[in-house]
Amino acid sequence: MDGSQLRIAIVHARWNREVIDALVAGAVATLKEHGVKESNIVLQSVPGSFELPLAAQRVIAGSHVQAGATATDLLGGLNLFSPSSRSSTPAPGGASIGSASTSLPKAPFDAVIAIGVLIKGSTMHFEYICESVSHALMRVQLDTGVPVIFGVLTALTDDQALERAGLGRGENKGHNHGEDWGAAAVEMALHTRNWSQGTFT
Ligand code: DLZ
Repeated sequence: MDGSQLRIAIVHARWNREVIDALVAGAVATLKEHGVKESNIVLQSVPGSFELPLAAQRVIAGSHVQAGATATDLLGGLNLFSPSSRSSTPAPGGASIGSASTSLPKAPFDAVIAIGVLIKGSTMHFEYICESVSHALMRVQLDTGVPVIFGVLTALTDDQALERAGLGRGENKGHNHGEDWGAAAVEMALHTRNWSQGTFT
């Protein structure tokens, strides 16, 4: 899978930070293994898992705004008849076209990975958040058409969560599920691009 042309967002909660950090690192490592450029991986954090669906929905919308804005900048940069669009020194990180300087356009996100760690406590809080977050993340991907990878661990104990991030305290270190989520994001992003062009490989 060639992810070199993809732009991916990771939105993550901050509860259970040790596990979250390992999962995010696993996802980022796999995205890079598949060729996704570091500059095309955008990380955003929110307080808890309950905030993930809104974050996923808004970063997708924001990336369309950003893409529109940079496309306008690019057109401005290409207007070589306007003296104000000319510059002899390219802006940092900017692309130089003729004597005009501009930023490379930012594409909308091809996929979002939503990462959270919910650990069951002694009240019903866990059940309500698990249920609503999983339904809402599904809704975001169906409403937007952008794949949203379900990276929310729902664990009964701390040890279960640690093992699912490859941080198990016993002999079994477990497996970092963040790596699987990175691969799923690349696969679904590529599928979605192909399907939207009527290509079924
Ligand atoms: C309140 C709460 C609790 C008890 N447990 C968790 C958890 O295990 N994992 C998690 O990601 N977030 C938890 N939260 C915070 C909620 O997701 C949310 O951030 C707050 O209720 C504010 O909306």
